[in-house]
Amino acid sequence: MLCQAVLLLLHCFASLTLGQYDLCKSLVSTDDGAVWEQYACQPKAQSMKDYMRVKVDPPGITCGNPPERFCTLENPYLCSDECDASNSDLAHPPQLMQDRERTGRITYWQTVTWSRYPEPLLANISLAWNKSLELTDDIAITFEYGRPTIMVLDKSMDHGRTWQSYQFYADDCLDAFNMPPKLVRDLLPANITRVICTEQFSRWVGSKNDKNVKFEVRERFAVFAGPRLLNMDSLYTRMESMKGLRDFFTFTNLRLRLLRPALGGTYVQRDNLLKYFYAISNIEVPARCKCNLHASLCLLQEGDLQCQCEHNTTGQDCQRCKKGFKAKSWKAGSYLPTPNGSPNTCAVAGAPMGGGSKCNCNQMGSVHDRCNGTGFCQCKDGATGPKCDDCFPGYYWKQGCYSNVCDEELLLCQNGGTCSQNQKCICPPEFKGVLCQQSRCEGDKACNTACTPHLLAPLLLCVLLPHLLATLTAH
Ligand SMILES: *[C@@H]1O[C@H](CO)[C@@H](O)[C@H](O)[C@H]1NC(C)=O
Ligand SMILES: *[C@@H]1O[C@H](CO)[C@@H](O)[C@H](O)[C@H]1NC(C)=O
Ligand SMILES: *[C@@H]1O[C@H](CO)[C@@H](O)[C@H](O)[C@H]1NC(C)=O
Ligand SMILES: *[C@@H]1O[C@H](CO)[C@@H](O)[C@H](O)[C@H]1NC(C)=O
Ligand SMILES: *[C@@H]1O[C@H](CO)[C@@H](O)[C@H](O)[C@H]1NC(C)=O
Ligand SMILES: [Ca+2]
Repeated sequence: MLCQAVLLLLHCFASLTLGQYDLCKSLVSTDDGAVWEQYACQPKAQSMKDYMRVKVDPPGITCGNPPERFCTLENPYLCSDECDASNSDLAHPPQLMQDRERTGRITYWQTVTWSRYPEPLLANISLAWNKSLELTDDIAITFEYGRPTIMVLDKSMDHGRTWQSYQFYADDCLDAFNMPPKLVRDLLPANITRVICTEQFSRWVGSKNDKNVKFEVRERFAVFAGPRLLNMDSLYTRMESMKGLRDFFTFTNLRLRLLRPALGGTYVQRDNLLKYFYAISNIEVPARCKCNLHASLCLLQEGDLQCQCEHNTTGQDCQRCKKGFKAKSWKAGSYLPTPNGSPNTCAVAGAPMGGGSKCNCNQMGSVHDRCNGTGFCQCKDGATGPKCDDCFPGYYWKQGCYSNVCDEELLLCQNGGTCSQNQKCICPPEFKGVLCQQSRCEGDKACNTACTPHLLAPLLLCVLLPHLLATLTAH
């Protein structure tokens, strides 16, 4: 009961903070009148299947030209179904992977059958957006008549010029790709961006049972934000500090390489090849436009999604300063400090840029504020840059450079702790120590449950408690 109350309370806090980063600026009144206050901002997540351009390869892979009969794995001797591209009721063109099935009738793209066995039955599906996007939830591909036994998901971040593997899928990963099978939940925080082969979505379970093949985004987010994604701040903090984490979820194009269809058993039955083919009824890609935290809106313009850039930035992803606003170099907005982040607004050229001394060495980072004989600032340990106002990797800046206390690679916070700006681990209540490595209550059984009184105490102050308890008792 107490545990339920805590969970409910946590949930109440999370929903209060939802909508974080959805505002780029707001008018606030000050002694000097109303001024715009600016915040880091990002567009809402949306269903990107509405905007994707679909292409299937090779030519002629779609069934129905010429018309063809097909059977199913469940009943391979009932082969009355027909695919006919010239008859709209019997055609299965690629656009049926992204339509809205309003009538409740499942519509799907379908390939030719594997009549050319033992030549492999190969098909590529390329999805293009002409816009950088960031995944916000699982990609889900729905297969009718069974999921492929071998398949690869690829992505491109540069409009299809270069590609990389995103995830491998097979009923036998070692056999198909010479990779050991893994589950996302086996991954530790440090290697969450690793590309894995999974057997979870390729085994035969009967075509009507599980039709989906997923790329698990939620489960990866949950490693940082907790199983119900209640602690999004922790995820956003990692997005800033962990090398490659944001890029891992970023793409402009996706490609499905279908390498072997569902077999419904261990072997291919050569005497009935009409039951082997691919059919996809839906491809769900929940994502948001990547606008570098400089836009809260992303709209369709001239056929493409386009960030509506704020903070005096411009470009498809708000990746440049506007003309006349280049006083300092462009920077992406930052999720930190939470909850509002930093806008890193582009400034009007000609605005004052700090003191006027010729070399201006940073007083905290340099040995003294004057240059040496050849015009260089002389930096203290850990500091670098022409003015000694930057830190070497492994150091953080706080009025000078100090060695990292924690990071995302070697000095990982343990037991669910999160590393705050390389300076300290923020530990869950049950743990302490520089890296949260030590249990607070060794040998004390009462401490072993998550719902101890000291955790509840601050929550009891929540003004919403009476309301929540009322809803609790009502159920
Ligand atoms: C699918 O794409 C890959 C990578 O470009 C290519 O090597 C392969 O030949 C394509 N397969 C088909 C069936 O078009
Ligand atoms: C992609 O988007 C950019 C900017 O919105 C536009 O200039 C370009 O023409 C688009 N390219 C294609 C192939 O649609
Ligand atoms: C992730 O790292 C841990 C420890 O370094 C290792 O045991 C595990 O196998 C790694 N996972 C993958 C998929 O490489
Ligand atoms: C540029 O940013 C300033 C705030 O820094 C804002 O007052 C101004 O309206 C912006 N200008 C444009 C053209 O967006
Ligand atoms: C000045 O500092 C730079 C960089 O540390 C060094 O390369 C150079 O030799 C120094 N010059 C003098 C005269 O000390
Ligand atoms: Ca459909």
